[in-house]
Amino acid sequence: MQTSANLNMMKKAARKVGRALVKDFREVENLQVSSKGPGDFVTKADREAEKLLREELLGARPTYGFLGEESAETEGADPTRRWIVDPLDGTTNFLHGLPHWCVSIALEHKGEIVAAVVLDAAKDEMFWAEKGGGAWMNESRLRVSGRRQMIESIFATGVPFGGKGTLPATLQDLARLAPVTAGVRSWGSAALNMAYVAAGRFDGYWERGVQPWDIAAGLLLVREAGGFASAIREGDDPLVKGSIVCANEPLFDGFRKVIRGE
Ligand code: 2AM
Ligand code: CA
Repeated sequence: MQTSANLNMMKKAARKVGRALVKDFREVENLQVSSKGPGDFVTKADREAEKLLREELLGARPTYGFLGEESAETEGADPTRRWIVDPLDGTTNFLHGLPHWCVSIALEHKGEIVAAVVLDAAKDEMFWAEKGGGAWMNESRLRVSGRRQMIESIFATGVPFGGKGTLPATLQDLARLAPVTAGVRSWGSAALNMAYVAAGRFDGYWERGVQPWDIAAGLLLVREAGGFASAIREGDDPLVKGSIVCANEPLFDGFRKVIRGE
């Protein structure tokens, strides 16, 4: 399909950062055996990846705003457009040498995500979407899964780590959901969870306490693949209130009811 100049530029930026991160990832695998571990190295890789993305994206579009995980928000001269970027989503996986992490880039226009790229550089899978143009992985069109029964469906979430405040509610979600599904997965990257829902690999995904950069690109991927996505609480904007539930159309309402405890 015909893609916009913005999307082409986003893909190019993601590939550039992806290449740098793949190099860093190989180094991380070597550092696992050192007594200090790869912690400081990964923090540096993460920050450098964001710096590179900022240079690429703002270099090409200097009037846009920029919201990234690793630095303070930059307001653009054009207040209607901003980049929402996670240079490395799935940082804990990266740190442990697990090849399940990604670069996530979204373009927001007037409060709506209009273009998205999620690059799993370790697996060479680039998920991308443009508003009205469908969702894609590399050259293939994506479609959410066709499953209609919760009991046949696999749902992903993030199980909060290190005593995050959302842990008790998530454990309650799991207690309600797990018995009525074919399984729950927690693979540690919000952006890839949403890309996988778009690809029909997961049937649904929910998470409490997410940040805009975790889910911005994923929101467009899911919707352009024919899926539904919203915050957990009625009326909340997932990019503002920080929770997400998404699935295909037949599963969405029932799944969200279970998560809401209705
Ligand atoms: P990160 O790897 O970029 O930190 C894991 O469930 C998911 O939650 C990952 O996408 C991870 O993103 C994200 N995450 C990690 N810490 C978080 C926090 N304090 N608030 C919200 N999301 C977080
Ligand atoms: Ca993240």
